[in-house]
Amino acid sequence: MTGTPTHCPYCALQCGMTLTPGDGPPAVAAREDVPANRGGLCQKGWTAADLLGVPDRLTTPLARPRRDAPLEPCTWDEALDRVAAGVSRLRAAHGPDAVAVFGGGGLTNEKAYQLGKFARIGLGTSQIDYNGRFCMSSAAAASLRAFGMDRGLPGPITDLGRSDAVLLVGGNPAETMPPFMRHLADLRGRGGALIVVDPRRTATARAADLHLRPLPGTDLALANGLLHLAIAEGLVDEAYVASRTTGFEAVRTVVNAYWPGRVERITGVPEPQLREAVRLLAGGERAHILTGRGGEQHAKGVDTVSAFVNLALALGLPGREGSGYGCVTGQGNGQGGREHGQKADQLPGYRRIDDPAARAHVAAVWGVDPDVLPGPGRSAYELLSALGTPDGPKALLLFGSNPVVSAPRAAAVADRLDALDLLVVADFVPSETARRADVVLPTAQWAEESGTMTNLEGRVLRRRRAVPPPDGVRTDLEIVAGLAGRLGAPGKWSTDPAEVFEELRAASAGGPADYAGISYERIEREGGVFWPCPDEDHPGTPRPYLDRFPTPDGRARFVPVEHRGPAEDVDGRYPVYLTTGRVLAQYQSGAQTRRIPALADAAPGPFVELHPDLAGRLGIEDGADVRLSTRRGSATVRARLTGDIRDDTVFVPFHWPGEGSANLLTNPALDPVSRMPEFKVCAVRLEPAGTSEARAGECGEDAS
Ligand SMILES: Nc1nc2c(c(=O)[nH]1)N[C@H]1C(S)=C(S)[C@@H](COP(=O)(O)OP(=O)(O)OC[C@H]3O[C@@H](n4cnc5c(=O)[nH]c(N)nc54)[C@H](O)[C@@H]3O)O[C@H]1N2
Ligand SMILES: Nc1nc2c(c(=O)[nH]1)N[C@H]1C(S)=C(S)[C@@H](COP(=O)(O)OP(=O)(O)OC[C@H]3O[C@@H](n4cnc5c(=O)[nH]c(N)nc54)[C@H](O)[C@@H]3O)O[C@H]1N2
Ligand code: SF4
Ligand SMILES: [Mo]
Repeated sequence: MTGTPTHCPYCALQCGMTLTPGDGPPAVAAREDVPANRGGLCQKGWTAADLLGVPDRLTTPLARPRRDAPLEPCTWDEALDRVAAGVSRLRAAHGPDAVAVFGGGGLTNEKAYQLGKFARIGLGTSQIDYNGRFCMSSAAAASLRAFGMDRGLPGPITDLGRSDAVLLVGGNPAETMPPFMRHLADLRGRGGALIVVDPRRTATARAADLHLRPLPGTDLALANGLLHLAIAEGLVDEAYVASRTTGFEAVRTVVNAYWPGRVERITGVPEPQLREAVRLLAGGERAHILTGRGGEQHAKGVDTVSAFVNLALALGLPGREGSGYGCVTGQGNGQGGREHGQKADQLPGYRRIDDPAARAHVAAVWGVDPDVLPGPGRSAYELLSALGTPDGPKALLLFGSNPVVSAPRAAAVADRLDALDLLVVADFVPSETARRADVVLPTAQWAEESGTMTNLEGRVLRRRRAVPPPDGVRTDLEIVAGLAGRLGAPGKWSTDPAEVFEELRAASAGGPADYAGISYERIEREGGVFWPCPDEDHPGTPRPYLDRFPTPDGRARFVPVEHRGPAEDVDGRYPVYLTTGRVLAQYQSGAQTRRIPALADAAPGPFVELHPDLAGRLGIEDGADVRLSTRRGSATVRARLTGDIRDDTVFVPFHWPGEGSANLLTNPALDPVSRMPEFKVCAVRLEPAGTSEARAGECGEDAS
């Protein structure tokens, strides 16, 4: 193997690649030695190095002399002094919670850890959260309440290929993680069955043995209906339920009312398909139930995931080797990003910030009194919508997210950002959010830094530096250390990722996400280590639940859950369901991928996928501009007619800013437990752009 072995900067599959410097961007090659991708990469991975030298790469700090003046280049000292002075002034005037921090699931473990520590003891603020709240927080909360622990997949990804059946709910890995499909191909090659649940016939659904096409937001009823059938057909693993779980009777009572005819009426999935799904899922020795964002990004996302976990438990899957429930996580470090303290209610090691023992442990590692640690803060959307309000933060430091494009009801979020006294953004490109900042700090990219990432399997991997960052650019760790020093923060603020990792190990020791036994050397030697790994002699934990669940009594918990409708249902004025998601060639807010020519050519702009029958009723032609309106706002995008979607539902990807931005439309209704917004269903009206109705809508009479 030549070149520097590392991993892709984008999604949670963390495909292995090597980088070989040359003229221009380093050459990317796919690694064969990483089980997740086994020599494959998607188009985003192949072109990832092109972002290193994009023409508008940020290479100098920028600051606005006044709130209404344009951003101008400045020195690092000027930029960091400006931030430190602003923070100190606002803290003195309004208290420590006047300053907020927003992080990202793409940050390495070391950066996420240091950012959480900086918020708690550098700024003394409780106001920190991150974009992972928008990602897998519902699956995390449901896993915690069932298993006492939250880790993406229940075992190595290669277990999927050896399974007899996989039920995938609301995930489209053919576009969102293409090399993941190799594992599903292995499954089918061995005669196993793939069942996909998605309102659209996606590329993933086309590769399935059975495709269930429910109405958006009805997966909970579907899951209860499948469990009803499993019970009726005697497929429950009674011995497992008796020895390894608690609470089944309450769930049995609830699902009794989800008979197939009723479930067909709620979901639109025909009864024979429900029966076929149960038959396939329970037909073999080993099976997996997996959820993606389609099932999770709902105001009842946690209960929906619980309903599928209940089904998995009744079939005896979790804790059986090569079987289980899993969440197909999202961002590069979606796993580690939620384990080490950038979430409002967490300390490193997946500890709870309101647990006195956890506070004492972490405070000792940080060299502070536990009493100085703040309590839990606001969740991501609640934090963003409090910015600049009388009781809310007056300053925001943002690392690794672009909420102007990716937050729900994004126009209102942009207004909140504009109401701040001080917005500071660290990024390597001028994202839509960075362009609104008072101070912009240019940071290093993945190929220019080292650290660790935890992939969707829970395997901790090494990110390695292959090229130096351009002149004028600092790493996120250097930025945090520069600010901590200026603010007189207690404790150590290393800029060396290896040193920060050593501290993270100590801080996580004894917690649920225990990294104490993981070292850079071990990761190199073993090709990654699965957490929890409490000491250096511990082999790591590829399959956590084989003997017992990490709950007080060692048993998994059933949770009875009932179906209810979406937070906003269709009506005469907004008669169609809107759902949102992704396409292959763009990543998230598009800040990175829209700048890469090959990807911009492959997916140049926003569109709405709609059924020809619906388009016909509305007088919308293929390729025409369509105006979409919801109670939050309007967007104009290109029509893409396809028979692959239900005729009562339309789909818009969220990768673009401006007038075609999906998040001008989305509903920020939050799940009561996870605080996940309802990205995946709301009520919309469509009309050809430029008609009188569409123009009337532009007056915003529905804005509420
Ligand atoms: N190309 C690309 N890849 C990515 C990303 C990206 O932005 N672009 N982002 C990464 C990240 S952070 C994440 S979180 C993952 C997300 O990966 P996925 O979960 O696969 O992505 P989505 O497209 O958001 O949603 C998946 C599917 O859910 C379906 N869906 C919508 N509403 C419902 C519903 O109510 N029920 C059901 N059952 N299905 C529904 C949609 O039609 C869609 O096909 O992808 C990662 N990989
Ligand atoms: N409508 C709708 N909205 C959604 C979703 C949906 O399905 N539908 N999905 C949601 C989900 S699952 C997610 S994960 C979010 C993601 O949405 P965002 O949080 O906006 O994610 P990105 O676009 O990846 O933004 C990352 C930003 O940080 C920068 N960046 C990347 N790496 C680093 C780093 O190491 N350090 C620093 N300082 N900056 C970095 C990038 O250049 C980019 O500008 O979107 C959510 N929004
Ligand atoms: S699937 Fe994900 S990790 Fe793999 S190359 Fe594509 S974006 Fe990168
Ligand atoms: Mo995500």
